Amino acid sequence: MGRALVCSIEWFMVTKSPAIPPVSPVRQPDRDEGGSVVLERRTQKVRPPQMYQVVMLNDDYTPMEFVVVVIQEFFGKDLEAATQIMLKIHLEGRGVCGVYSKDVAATKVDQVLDAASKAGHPLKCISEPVGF
Ligand code: TYC
Repeated sequence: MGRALVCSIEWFMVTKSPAIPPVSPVRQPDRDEGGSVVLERRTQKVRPPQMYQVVMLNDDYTPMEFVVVVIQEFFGKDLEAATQIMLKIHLEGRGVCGVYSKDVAATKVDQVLDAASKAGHPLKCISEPVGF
């Protein structure tokens, strides 16, 4: 490469401003027309995780006693609370057995469906986002 070419490349590299202008890593505060610092009130950005309710569905075949036992066993309800939930499902078609994080709700559904199928009952339950 000729000396003149090398010189002009060097000159180009020295004089040409970089494609991306250097930016201060520290964000400077916004200022109003008078130069005063403007503090911005930020709205809350984090929200609590969506919770999921496990809903048990009525059917014509699963014995009431089995449903009560399942609600006690997997949802930590005492006999009276489990009976109330079972009767609500029986009368209204569905009822909430508990509210959990998404993963825990899915596990509860699996446990109930597994117990029902092992016992030969058609009991069904689902999980759905609270407020759905
Ligand atoms: N309807 C059922 C019966 O009369 C009882 C039942 C209650 C079944 C709740 C399912 O999720 C259920 N034996």
